[in-house]
This record gives sequence, structure tokens and C-alpha cells, in this order.
Amino acid sequence: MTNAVAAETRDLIAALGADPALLAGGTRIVRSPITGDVIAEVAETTPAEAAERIAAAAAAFRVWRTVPAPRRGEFVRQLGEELRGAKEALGRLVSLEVGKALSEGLGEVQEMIDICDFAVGLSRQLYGLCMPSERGDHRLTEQWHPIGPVGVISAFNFPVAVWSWNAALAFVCGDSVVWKPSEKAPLTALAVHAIVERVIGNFGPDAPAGLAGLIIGGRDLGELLVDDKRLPVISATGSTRMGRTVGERVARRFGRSILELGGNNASIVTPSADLDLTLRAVAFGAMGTAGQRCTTMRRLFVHADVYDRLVPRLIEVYRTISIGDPRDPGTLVGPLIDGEAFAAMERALAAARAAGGRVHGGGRVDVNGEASFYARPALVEMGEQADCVREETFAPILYVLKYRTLDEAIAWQNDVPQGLSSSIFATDIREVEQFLSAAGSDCGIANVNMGTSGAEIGGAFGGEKETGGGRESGSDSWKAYMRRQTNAINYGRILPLAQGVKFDI
Ligand code: UN1
Repeated sequence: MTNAVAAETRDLIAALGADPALLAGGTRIVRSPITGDVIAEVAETTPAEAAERIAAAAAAFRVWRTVPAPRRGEFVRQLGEELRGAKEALGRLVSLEVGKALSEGLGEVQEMIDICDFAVGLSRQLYGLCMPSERGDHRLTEQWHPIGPVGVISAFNFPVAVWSWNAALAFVCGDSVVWKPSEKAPLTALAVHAIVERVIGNFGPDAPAGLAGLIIGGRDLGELLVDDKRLPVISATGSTRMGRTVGERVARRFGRSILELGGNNASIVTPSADLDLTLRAVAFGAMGTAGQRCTTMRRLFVHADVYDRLVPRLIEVYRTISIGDPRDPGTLVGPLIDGEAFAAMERALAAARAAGGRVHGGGRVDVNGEASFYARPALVEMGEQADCVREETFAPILYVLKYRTLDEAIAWQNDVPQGLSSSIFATDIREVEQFLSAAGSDCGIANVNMGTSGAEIGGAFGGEKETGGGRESGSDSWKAYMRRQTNAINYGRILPLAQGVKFDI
């Protein structure tokens, strides 16, 4: 491991306060998709150690749940402060480990900071309701209590932000967290773990050891979390296939799951769209993060009246977009995570061709040699929404279809198993409102005059159907990390029964 990327990784790990010794001597080999070089050999958590961490999180929970919520907010404020200081180094490490363009690596850390800020405010707003009681001298209220340790299983493409969306809320809600990051991205997790441990250490006895646990390993360790009754909530981000298993297994033990699974996100370009803005939005939505966001724009329905004014320009952008080493500031499209991802892209493009699609772009680009996988994004003009279009391929492929009526475009948009994000480009208020109406987009996210990706943390993030139904981040997503208790209080001297029932003894 004498290569330059490994050396840079080691420096960043050290700068972030994690022990560089963690990078050597283990059995799990980590490669940077930027060059394909091995950058670490990290130790995997054994099942016995994982069980210990869950036990430690359960013990920490019993302490943490009694700490006043605003004080828990102070803890998250300090975490946010540490992350502010770490933004540059952690953003770079994200870029090295998963190949994101540097500005996106930094953006990911900014999302972590944002959710911490959000959670600090929330720590004074975990509101319950007060409902009118039907009985005299009675009060009917509800309150929200911490629920227990939360298991977080995250994916490679947002290797640290997903943890923070869950952890920042869980911490203010009075829960501890046990995290299993993607096996493709353990290093950023080790760095974040070092940061949170430092905050715990500095916080004093209110923040118990075990508040934030980390488990490094593969699917077997994920299953260990999923099946453990001490974790009442499992938040899992990844493929629909993974989520189906997680959802079923967590439900079997009456746990709660927050599932953030696949997306097959579409945008509709209407005749009233601002086409310059649309062009930029589609480029970022479909090619940003090399098409490896769950919110990536994967389908584009363009009205016949504007098709010839937009699509040729878009094809030109696909032809000229800068693909390269993500550390280079001029790069907009970095590498795919690995060779498997490139093979999946090739398979999808072959299927699209077989279904009559006209493929523009695609194919491998040599940036840093044989061991890394850079691809030219592909735009595929399709005559119809064939089966291959209805599947999510985690790569920069945009299927473009021509439509004639908005009803038709909305029907196509909804005619996929996934339901994460969607958008419309229009300045005609009728079309916009039809798209946003109950009979419009069936997705968890529906945007106007922007792409499908790049959500802010202030809104609830997640989607319907095979996307899993979970919501994370903003709005009232925090409720999934707490248990609701309804309290009926009789402050009178008689005992009126609800619904007028008589039971006089
Ligand atoms: C994901 O790809 O897992 O909306 C989440 C976005 C980001 C989150 C993506 N804020 O694109």
C-alpha cells in the first residue's frame, strides 16, 4: 500500500483524529474507485464484538433517555461543530473512498452539518398533542419518549450523510445508535466514528460510552442487527432486494423499519418549460455523482413540441461532459464504484438496444488505468417504456421518451415499482398543480423546475412503493425514532367511563 491514494487516505484519517493503524492488518480490502488501488485492509467486527456493541448501546440508552432533550441537543450541537471543523478533510475522504467529485464530497459533509443544526432546534420541539377529553375533569395528552437503540445500515453512495440523518435525530430523541456502514465504504465511517467518540469523550458523564456503536463487516453482521430485539428501530438504505429482507425480518419481531430503497426517478418536460434551466437541471440530476444517487434522474419524458429543441442539446452535453479524476476541480463525473457497477451499466445498455433504444454515449473511459471504472454517461432515446426502463440500474443512464399529453406522462412516470423522486419542468400553473395533485406524481418527492436529486435536509426524505415508505431527515421524520404515549388523566373525584359506559359496583 505505497500508492499515493493510500498515503492521502492515511493522512486524512490521521487529520480526522482516527488511528491510521485501523487501515492495516485487517481482512477487508478497501479500494479507491479513483484508481482502483488498495487503500486499506480494515479489521472486520466479529459477531461477538457486534453483540457487545449492541449491548453497550442498550446500556447507553438507559442513561441517555433520561438526559433532558435540550441537553441532548447540546451534544448534537457539539457534533455539528466538530463536523464543521472536519468538513474539508472528511469531504476529501468521501471523495477518495467512493469517488465523488470533491464538491459533492464536501456537500455530503454539509448535509451532516445541516441535519445537526436541524436536530439541535428539534431538541426543544419534540411536541406531543393535547386533545380535548370527552370526560369532565380529565386531560388527554400524548408525549414522545425515546424508543431504544437504533440500528443504521447505510449504502456506499452517501457513506456518511445517511448515518447523520438518522443519528442526529436519534440522539436528540434520546436513542443510542449502532451503525453498519456499507462494506464498500468503511473508512469514512471509521473517521466519523472517531469524531463522534471525541464528542462523547468531551461531553462528560451525560453522554455514556456506547452511545454510538460501529460495526464493520458484510451482510451477516447486517442480519445480526436486523434480528436483534434490543434494536426497536432499523433504518436501512440500499437496494429493494435488501430492503425486502430487512423489512420482513424486522416486522417478524415487531420492530419498526425505516426503509430507503431504490428509485427510478422521472422528470417531465412540458411545452411551457424554461429549456435552459431544464438542460442544466437534467445534466446534474442524471449525471451528477455518476448516476449513483438513489434520487438520480433515470427517466425523462419530453413533450413532442419541445423534444427537438431540448434533446439534441442534451445529447451534446452528454458528449462533452467532463469525466475524470474527482480530485480534479474540473471534473463533473467521477468513477463508478467498481467493475460490477460498470458491468451492470453495460448490461442495461445492451437490454435497451435490444428493446429498440438509441444509445448516445456509454462505454468505458480510461482515466486512471485498468483497475478503475469510469464510464461516459448514456442518454437512451426509447420508443416506449420497455422493461429495462422500469428497472433501476445504479449508473448514469437516462432513458428519454417523447410524450403527447400530461396524463400520459404522469401515467408513465407512476408505472414503475419504485416511488422515490420526481419532477416537472413547467411554467403553466395548471400543469404544475396537476402533477402535484392527488392524481399526479405518486412519489415521496415531487419537485417543480428542478431535477429529482439534491434534496435539502429540511423536508422528509423517502419514497413510496418499492422505495420502502420510510422518511428520514426533516419535517416530522423524528417521530419514527420515538415511541408515542397517550396519557389520559382523571383529576376529578368520580370515574366517568368513556363512551358513557356504566359499570357501577
Ligand atoms: C441517496 O442517494 O441515498 O437528494 C440519498 C439527494 C441527497 C440524498 C440522496 N440529498 O440527492
